[in-house]
Amino acid sequence: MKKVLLLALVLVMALCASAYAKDVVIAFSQIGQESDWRTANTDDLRHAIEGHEGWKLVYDDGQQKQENQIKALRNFITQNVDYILFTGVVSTGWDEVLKEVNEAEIPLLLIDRIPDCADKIDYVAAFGGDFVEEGRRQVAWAGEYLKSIGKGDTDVNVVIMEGTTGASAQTGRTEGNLKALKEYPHLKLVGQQSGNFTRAEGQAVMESWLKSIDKIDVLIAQNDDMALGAIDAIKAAGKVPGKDIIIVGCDSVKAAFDSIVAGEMNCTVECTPLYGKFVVPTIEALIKGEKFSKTVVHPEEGVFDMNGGIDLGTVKSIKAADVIATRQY
Ligand code: GZL
Repeated sequence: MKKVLLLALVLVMALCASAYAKDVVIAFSQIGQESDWRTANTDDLRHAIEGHEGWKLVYDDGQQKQENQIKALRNFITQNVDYILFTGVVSTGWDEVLKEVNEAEIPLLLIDRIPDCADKIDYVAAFGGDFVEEGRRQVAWAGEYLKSIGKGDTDVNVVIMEGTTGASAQTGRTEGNLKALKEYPHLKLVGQQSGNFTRAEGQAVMESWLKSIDKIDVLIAQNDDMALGAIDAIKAAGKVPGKDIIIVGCDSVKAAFDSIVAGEMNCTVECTPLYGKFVVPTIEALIKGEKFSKTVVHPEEGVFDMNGGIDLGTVKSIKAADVIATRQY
């Protein structure tokens, strides 16, 4: 009888303990919903965190406004969350609020767009694309592709459609774009304007370029959504995207693969949005007390195009049609 009572007591205590075990609360200040990449990034992190036993996600959509993200970060501090995940819409203006996160001793994980003040604040881990290399790959692909079709010595007009002005993804890719242009002197830059990473603005910028620039041969779009918007404008102007104008995007979202297979886009440089596989083990390790060094981890990324085989030094392109069925975003 005593054994039964003891067992029942232990069971009740265990049930009470589990009922009151505090969830690990992870707050995420996300930039917005401007692109397929951003949606995939949000979905992946939400699934990874909410699918973890005993973890709770507090999510804030900054609607692409820095003031909204600063407000959200301060709310997270007030709520005394356990961890903060952060990617900034622009690179500057975060010093004060991220120092407040540090003073509140809430571990900070940086993903995607790393703020300029990163070396002046404490963060426990950072994961983001190598934007300069992604920009280099975009232009290098165009240069190598033209060589592969015997046009390596032909002067061609290039336009660069940039992402959100001041975002590290924009500044990094532009740096890589311009550095690579020096390696391909026949690629002549005739236009450079922001399409703010959105499809609608990408279409509008291309519409204006088609009216103001005599001849455009290559579009370097710093994300796939702007490339797809530009394709809409090119078709509306009676031109053939992928042939009259070579289209190079970035991100490697599903819609870009569909467009390449349809022959309308020529290439997309990968920038993965799937950070759940990095964030979850990092927080699990932090819960166990492990420490991390302040380094930015760049995931392995590829380049996908119509036929594959274009050698960019650090990577060789893969035929999009060969891998489209395996893509996760
Ligand atoms: C890149 C990310 C960029 C994507 C865009 O890591 O910050 O923001 O390239 C997204 O599609 O809007």
